[in-house]
Amino acid sequence: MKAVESEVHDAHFTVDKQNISLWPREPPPKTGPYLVLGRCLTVRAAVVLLTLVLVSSALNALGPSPRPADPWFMGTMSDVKTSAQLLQGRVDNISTLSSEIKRNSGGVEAAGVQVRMVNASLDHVRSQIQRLEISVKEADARLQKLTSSWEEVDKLNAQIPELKRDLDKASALNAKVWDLQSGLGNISKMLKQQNDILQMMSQGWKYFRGNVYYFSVMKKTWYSAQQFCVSRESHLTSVTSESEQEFLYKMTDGLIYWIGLTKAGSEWDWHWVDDTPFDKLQSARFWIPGEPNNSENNEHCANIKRSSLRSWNDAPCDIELLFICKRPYVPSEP
Ligand code: 2F8
Ligand code: CA
Repeated sequence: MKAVESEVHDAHFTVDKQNISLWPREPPPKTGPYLVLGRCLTVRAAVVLLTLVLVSSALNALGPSPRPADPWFMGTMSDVKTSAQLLQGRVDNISTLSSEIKRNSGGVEAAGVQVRMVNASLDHVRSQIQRLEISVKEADARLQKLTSSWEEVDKLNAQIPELKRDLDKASALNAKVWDLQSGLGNISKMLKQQNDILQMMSQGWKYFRGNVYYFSVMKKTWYSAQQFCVSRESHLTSVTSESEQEFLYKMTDGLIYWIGLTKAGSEWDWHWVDDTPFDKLQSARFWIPGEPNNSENNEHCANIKRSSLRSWNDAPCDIELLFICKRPYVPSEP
């Protein structure tokens, strides 16, 4: 039985960080069905012994007391005693076994509990393994997706140099487009200006070096002519250079046109009606020789009388003549 105890006491191990014992180190309390079994066996042994004593007493009572020297009787009694002793031994053995069974019954129950605990732990471990397997499958799927994405990234990376070259080309083209657009803008402005000039020319205006000039077809007094020019956002023309003078007298073609030079006003000095400063010295070359003579003391306005550099004459302001309006050319907004 000690060997059994040794085996029982060594049945301890660890599962899932839990100390598992298939057999308790201390026997359980002596309760349960094994205790009842032991008690039954003891009672039966006592009954057998009592039966043997009764049989022996009955034999003595039935006949004359045999003599101690009777060999059969003595042999029989000896057999009975021997049998009783054997029986007693067996009863003892049964009692011992019963004790062992009683002692070990608690261990069996504890082992059952431990086995159930181990099974529960195994179920827990099994469920954890299943979850881990699911996690591993999910991780594998994600890894496959990442691998696929990484391959796409590699392909895109391989395209970067070509894309950079394309970008450089596009940048160069864009710069050219900007230049062309700027050029087109300038061309557009020039076309607009030309269109404006053409429109004004169609109305009788002539362009010369930043100014436009209107040569009238109707005759007016000097003052009425100035009023007409003002109504066209201009003034009777001033003359500030030889080239301008040349342009004007060639355009007059021998006809007489009022210009914007007058003495009328508070000072009674020659001045330009458009407020351009009058340079008397520089302008002296444009007068017809002998002019201005202020004939009859009534000539306070000037005109272009001849088609030549020296073409100016002073005349009475109230006579009606053709006239020339002038205004700076300002391109209109697009
Ligand atoms: O001979 C010059 C003289 O000629 C004309 O008068 C006759 C002019 N008169 C008019 O044009 C109205 C003068 O201004 C001019 O000086
Ligand atoms: Ca004159």
